[in-house]
Amino acid sequence: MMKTSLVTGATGQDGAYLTRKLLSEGRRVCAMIRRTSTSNMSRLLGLREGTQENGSELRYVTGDLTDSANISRILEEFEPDEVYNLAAQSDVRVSFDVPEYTGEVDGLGTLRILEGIRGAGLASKTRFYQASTSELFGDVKEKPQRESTPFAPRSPYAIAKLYAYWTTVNYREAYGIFACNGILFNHESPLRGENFVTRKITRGATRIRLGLQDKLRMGNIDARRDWGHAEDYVNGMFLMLQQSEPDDYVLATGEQRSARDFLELVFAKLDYEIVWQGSGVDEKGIDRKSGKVLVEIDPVFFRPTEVNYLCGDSTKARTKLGWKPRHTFHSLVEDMLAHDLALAEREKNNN
Ligand code: NAP
Ligand code: F7E
Repeated sequence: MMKTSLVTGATGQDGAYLTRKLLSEGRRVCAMIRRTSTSNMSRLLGLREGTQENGSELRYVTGDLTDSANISRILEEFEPDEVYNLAAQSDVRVSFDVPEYTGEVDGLGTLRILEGIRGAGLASKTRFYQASTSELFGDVKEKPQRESTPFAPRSPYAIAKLYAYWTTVNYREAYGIFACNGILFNHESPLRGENFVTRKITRGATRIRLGLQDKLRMGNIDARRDWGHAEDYVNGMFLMLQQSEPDDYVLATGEQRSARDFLELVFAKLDYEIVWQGSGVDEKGIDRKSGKVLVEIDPVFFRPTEVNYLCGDSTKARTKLGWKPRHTFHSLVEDMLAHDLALAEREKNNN
């Protein structure tokens, strides 16, 4: 019997990688897409509905995590063996602008799915993955952070995700649902949204190299993150739902770097050497050869409360799931740069 997997947030970075992964595993994939006024399908280009070459199946279904009736209908119609809940308002800075909406989608959205599973009589059948986040650790209480590290969220996004984390644990304990939290540290790729710092840098720096943009305007470039590749992280999500018992796992590389490190490396790969001058909001990153300003600080990208340092310990996932990232930090940067250079070249040719 072909297993059915429902993916919420299928049009996002992780959703696009996971949908392809599940199809390669021979699943019938029900990819939930929300209605938008312009197409949000660019990351799923080439994935047609229907039977795929290997016999797996793809269905697109319109859905929104703010609509309980819609979620319940989808669960009743497809009776999925697995639900991967990836849908979210996932931008931490934006969550300060739209805190209530972020709570609706990222917090209550998770509750709606779990209640829908129960209501449809699927509690003993459907396995559930919740996209939890290293942002839960926020003002970190321990270095590196692991499953037992106390949470200290620092944004409406993280607080909404905290509600979803505990809802997932509660539905596992109260109703015996096979429900797992993947506490994932930052993961990036050529499909990463351009608002996130890594992609903003690879996109901006390649455009600067080709003369399409003058400079990058950045926020707090001394924030440190543990950056991995999204392709490796969706493999970890899949593994979590294939175990004999449900549990919560950290996925991380165990290495951390600052946004400043990321800037220096990306510009170096494009044959620039950045020299830093000034401090605070007046700091500038200048190209040593030409003297051109490549990076400026713009307080508009600062957050009211910042998470300064994240670095994960994924020993549990590596031991129990056998999860091991294939990408290194350098192969991640190379992958993103190659993609964005090609994109900038196409953009230049079209001008
Ligand atoms: P993403 O690229 O921002 O994708 C988010 C997805 O959620 C998109 O498909 C988006 O649809 C959808 N969505 C937003 N609001 C929705 C709503 N009201 N109803 C239904 N769908 C909605 O995020 P990502 O990087 O792939 O991350 C996937 C999940 O993992 C998110 O829950 C995120 O919070 C979490 N997470 C991410 C990371 C990371 O480093 N990437 C780390 C830890 C946890 P549109 O395409 O229409 O916008
Ligand atoms: O910021 C700093 C910024 O927006 C990383 C989401 O996927 O990962 C992501 O959240 C750091 C922050 O990701 C700019 O202040 C400096 O300290 O790329 P980001 P994030 O906030 O860590 C977690 C795990 C998630 O769960 C989220 O969904 O970089 N930073 N200058 C900047 N950040 C942005 N976006 N833009 C800047 O110009």
